[in-house]
Order: sequence, then C-alpha cells, then structure tokens
Amino acid sequence: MSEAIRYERVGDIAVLAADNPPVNALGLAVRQGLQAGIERAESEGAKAVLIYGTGRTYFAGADIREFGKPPQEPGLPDLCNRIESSPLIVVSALHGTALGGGLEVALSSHYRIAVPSAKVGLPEVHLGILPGAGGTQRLPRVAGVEAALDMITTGRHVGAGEALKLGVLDRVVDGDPRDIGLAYVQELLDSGAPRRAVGELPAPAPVDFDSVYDAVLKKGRGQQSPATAVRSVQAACEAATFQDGIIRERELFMDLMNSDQRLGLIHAFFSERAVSKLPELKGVEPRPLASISVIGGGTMGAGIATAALLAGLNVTLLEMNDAAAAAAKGRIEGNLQGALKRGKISQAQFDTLTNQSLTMATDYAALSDVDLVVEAVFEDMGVKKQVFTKLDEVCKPGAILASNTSYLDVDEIAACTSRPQDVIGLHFFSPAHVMKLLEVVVAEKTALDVVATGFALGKLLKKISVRAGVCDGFIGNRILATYRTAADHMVLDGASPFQIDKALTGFGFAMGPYAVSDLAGLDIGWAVRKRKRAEGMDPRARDSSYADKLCEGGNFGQKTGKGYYVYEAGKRGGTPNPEVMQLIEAERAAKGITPRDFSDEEIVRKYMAAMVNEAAKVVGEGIARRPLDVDMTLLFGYGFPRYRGGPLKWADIVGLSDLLDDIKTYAQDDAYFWQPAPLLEQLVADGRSFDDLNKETA
Ligand code: TC6
Repeated sequence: MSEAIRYERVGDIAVLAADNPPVNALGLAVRQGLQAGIERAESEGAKAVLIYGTGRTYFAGADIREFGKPPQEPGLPDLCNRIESSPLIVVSALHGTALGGGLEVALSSHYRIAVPSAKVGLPEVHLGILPGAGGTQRLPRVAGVEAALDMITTGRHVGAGEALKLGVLDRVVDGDPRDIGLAYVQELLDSGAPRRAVGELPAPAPVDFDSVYDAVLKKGRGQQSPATAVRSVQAACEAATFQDGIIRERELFMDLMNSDQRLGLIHAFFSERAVSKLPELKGVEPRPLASISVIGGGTMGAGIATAALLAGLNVTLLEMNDAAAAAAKGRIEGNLQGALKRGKISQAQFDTLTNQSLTMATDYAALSDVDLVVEAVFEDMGVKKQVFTKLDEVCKPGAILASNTSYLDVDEIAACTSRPQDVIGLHFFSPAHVMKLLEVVVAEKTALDVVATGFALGKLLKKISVRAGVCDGFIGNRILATYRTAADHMVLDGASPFQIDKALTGFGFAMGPYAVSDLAGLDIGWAVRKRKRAEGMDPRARDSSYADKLCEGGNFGQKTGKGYYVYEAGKRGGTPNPEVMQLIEAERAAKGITPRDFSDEEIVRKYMAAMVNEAAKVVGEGIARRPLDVDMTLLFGYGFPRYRGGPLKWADIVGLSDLLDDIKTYAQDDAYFWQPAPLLEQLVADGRSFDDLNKETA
C-alpha cells in the first residue's frame, strides 16, 4: 500500500486516510493508493469504504506539478470511475478545501459528509483547464446545471452550508473528519442505504448554452477555459450516455491542457507563491508591527491606512492641519463604508476601526512610538526630505521609515536620515486597499530585518509583495514608462490612442494605456514628462507634446470629465475625445510625419516588444531578481492578463528569438529607443528562456 494512503479496517468499513502534505494533492502515489485501497477493501469483503484526508485538508486537487508531464496510471478520471463503480458503499468525509480533482473524487463517492468549515469548489478554470475527472458531468447531476455552471465557470469556493443546500453534500456535521465519517458510514450500513452513483443519475435539464457561452467568453476577456467548460457541461445534458459525456469532457480538457493559456495560468499560480520567498530572508525575524503611521491622507495615504486598519493594525494618520485631517478621515471612512457594504466588515467592526484603531494627528510628536511609518506625501524630493528629516528626529530607535514614492531615489531619501538602514520603499498602488501589488524597494543600506518587515506587512495586508531595487520607477513604473512611450511613438506614426486601447484590450488587458491614463489622471504623466525634460532628455529620444496640450487645456481625464475620452456623468467608460485627434494631427504635421496604417496585431507586437525588452533590462540590472518578479508586478499592478502569465512568460511562449528579431527591425527606424536588452540577447544566444532563469535562481 502506498504511504500516501493509509489503509485501516474498522469492522466492516475500510478506511483510506490520505497523508500527502501540505494539501493532499492527488499525485501519482495518492491515486495509486486510493485505487489499491478500493481493490483491497473489495477483496477483503469490507462493506463500505471511507475516504478522508489527514492534516489540514481533504484533497485540494490534482497535483499541479504533474501537468504537462507524461500521464501515469491510474489517471484521475479512471480513478474516479473506479471509485464510483465499486460495489461497496463509498463515502467521503471532507474538511479544509475539497477542490478540483478533490471534489471530483468526492463526487465519485456515493455519499459526502463535511465539517461546517469545509469549502468545496472546481477552480480548474483558474489554471486554464476544466474539471476533467468527471466534474462537469457529475456536478450538474447533483446540483443542477445553473449551479454547476456558476461553480465551474467562476471557480469559486463554496461553503459547506451552501454546498449542502445545492446537494453537493449530503450532510454537514462538526467534528473530526474520520469520526464523523465513520459514524455516517455506520449509519448508512445500519439503515441499508443503497449504493448511489452520481453517474447513474439521469442527465440534467439543459439551459440556453449558446448564450451562457457568449456571456462567459465576454466576461473572461479572452480567457478560454470558462467558456470551454460551458460546452463540457452542455455535454452532460446532451450526450447520449454518461460515458459519452465523459469522453467529450476529456476532449475539451485535453484542448485546454495543451493551450498556452494553461501555461500562463500555472506560471501565475506558482509565481505568486514564489515571489515573496527570498533566500536571504530565511531565518530573518521581522521587526514588531503592532502600530503603523501614515503621513498624508490623500487618496493614496487614506488607501494605505484603510488596508492597515482592515488588517487589524492600529493606525495614526498625520496630516498638516485639522481641516486636512478631517478630509482624510472622511476618505478612510468612505473606504471602510465600501467594505461594510460588501459585507467584509460588520457595523461593530466599522465603529471600532474608525473610533479606536484610527488616530488622527497633526503633530509629528504623535509618531514617537509607532513601529513603522509610511510616508505618502507629494511626489517631490524636497518635500520627502523634509518629512524624513523630521521622522529621524521624532521616531523611536528601530522604527521603520518607509516611503511610498513611485519614482524617486530611495537611497537619496535614506541619506538625509541618520539611520539609512531603517529606510525602505513601500510602493503601494492606488486604491491601496484594493490593489494587490506592493513593491518592496530595497535601498543600498536597508537592513535585512527591515526588508523582512516590509514583506511581513505585505502578507498582513494580503498583498503580493515583490522585491525591487532602486531606479527611476522601480520595476513596474519603469517598464510602464517604456511601453507607454512605444505607444506614443505609434500614435505619432499613425495609430490613434483609441485603436491602441482597443488592440490591447483585445490582447486581454483590463484597459488600454490611454484609458488607464485618464483614470489615473493625465496630470501625473505630465509632471513626469516635465521632470524628465528638466533633467535633460537625450537628444535622440522622440518626444511628443500633444498630451501636454490636452493638460494645458485643463483636461486631466476622468476627474475633469475629459481626457483622451469624454466622460458623461453616470455613464461607465467614455467616448473618444475628437480634440485629441486634432492635437495629434497638428503635431504630426509640425514634425513632417506622414501617418501610416497600423494593424491591431502590429500594435500589440510592438507594445509587447517594448515591454519585454525593458523588463529584460530590469532583470539584467538586478532591479528585479527574477523574470517572475516582473511577471507578478505586471499582473497584480498593471492589468496584464493573468492567462498570459506575465510579459516574460508571454515572451517565452512566443519565442525570444523572434522577439529579438522584431526589436532589431524596429531599431532600424529608431536605434535609440530600440536598444536590445543584453539579457535578451544573451538568452537567445544561449538558447535559454526566462523560465530557465527563474529555475536557476529559485
Ligand atoms: C485539478 O484538480 C484538475 C483536475 C482534473 C484532472 C484530470 N498541486 O496556497 P498555499 C502547494 S486542478 C500541487 O500556500 P494555502 C502550493 O504551491 C487543481 N501543489 O496554501 C504551496 O507550495 P509551497 C485544482 C499544490 O493554505 C503549498 O501547496 N485545485 C497544490 O494558502 C501550500 O499552498 C486547485 O486549484 C496542488 N493542487 O491555500 C487548488 N495546491 O509551500 C489550488 C497547493 O512550495 N490550491 N499546492 O509554495 C489552492 O487554492 C491553495 O493552495 C489551497 C491552500 C486553498 C488549497
């Protein structure tokens, strides 16, 4: 018997206990053990089988690390069929998270009992596949098509109470999974309950699958797996037999298993877990983090304060005067009202957070005892230096002094204090209580336990924390500046901002770059351009001024009702602003540019080439440690489509050599902008990929 499944007899009942930490994934040893356990129970004359998981959970799914490798028998679909067809009564007792293949094993069992805290779900679509071990055939038979489509296309985790109502579970009882399972099996045996195979239930009633398919495809912004899963559920209703439905499910499953989207999504799954694991932080204790302070209560500061309050931290918010403090408090309360409305906190929690956990202050003396301060004041080096000089005076020894700067030099900020080892960048993304990304910017002298505390804070706030080195814009904004410039060049050469936005939402971005600028506020980019020009731009760099003219006219995007798009109150999204094209045409004429046509494909290719090239420079210079750090930054902070895995995963998939060729071709027209990244050239020369680099630096 496999060690991953322990076999035990309790009277007439054969007990199969999974022991495959951490999540009892259904790897080969587990599958072999389950099959052998069923066979042994049958040959030994047991009357029933109980399956449960030891440790923190029932099976949390197939072992994702086996995907893409040659299949090894028994496969999960065969195992599920084998369990279901056993003449013995098979019962599963669930706790923790019965997900994916785990729920499919449970659905192949004849009865299901769970503890109240258990969750079930079929989250395969998030990995780019569909439930391929009978889940799309069995779930609609027990829960009905509508509930099954909801669970399968969203992949959401369903609590035991709801699962009971849906018929996915037969009983919910508190206790140890082995104990409640054994009692239930005994009860079934005593009452002479029949073997009950879901696959033998009649086909469920169909719905209008074509319209569900269209709606799901649209919602997925190009993601294939949820829509394909709809077709598989359709087969549960329409196939001549259950077995025919299983065959159809298998075909659709294999299509997805062989897709690039599956590669992208699995990369995202493992990378988001790997991103905050830094070898140098192993064994490093973070500093205490009971109370934090935020300086500046604008949108960003209020968002950071909200995130910290929601994570259970005490927050002191420092503003310049009482009026500004009152406005900041209003912003935080507004954010918390949103959390209250969405059921994330109760009214009582809201009251505690706003009255007890949050302190408003206008005097730096209030910060004398806090563990960590995040400064979120105006993005200007002079102002930042004033703040840090003051913090150096008032904060207790060992307090961490963090800047939320998005571009400025954290080394220079640290140098104005007497304790640069305690200074770090914590770059949040707006709105900070919603956006998942946190760049932990490590300056030259930042102490390791300060870095560890930055990551500990990120974890507490449920962020995806990425380590970044110091440079203009760190990882994300530096790459953004480059691909945004590539887009601006295409606009000068003949594409319109609206076509570019459309092409990129077609690629899967949540929004195109110009719609994003309107949302963020065009004044932000304007300030950056002015700063860069003041610092002195390289004469070979192509500059454009039409966006400045838009700003000079007071058009800052959504907040003023007009930017690249015109926004009408109460309406979502905007319509193209005709003045933009006039400004662009005037600039083209002034520069003597004859506009040419761009295909959507060319737009995407050029935009992505610029992104990948800069990302490779960011990795090559050590600003990002690994390619996956860039991928997670773009995924969680910049609306990059998760199903493409991130820009460097995308680059691996399309082929680095072809991309480098493109960059060299573009360089014939603009050699300054299109300087190939040395790392990209090196990888192509060595025949290696970005993923190889991820593995080498793991
Ligand atoms: C499927 O079943 C398909 C079936 C059809 C077949 C025909 N495999 O997330 P955590 C690792 S598809 C391998 O930090 P949590 C994870 O990488 C699958 N490894 O813990 C991490 O490793 P590390 C459907 C897995 O408590 C460690 O376990 N199922 C798997 O925050 C701990 O994970 C899913 O999609 C796996 N399936 O959350 C469920 N799962 O320590 C995916 C986890 O080396 N898993 N690991 O970094 C989850 O959603 C969560 O892990 C969780 C636990 C909710 C189970």
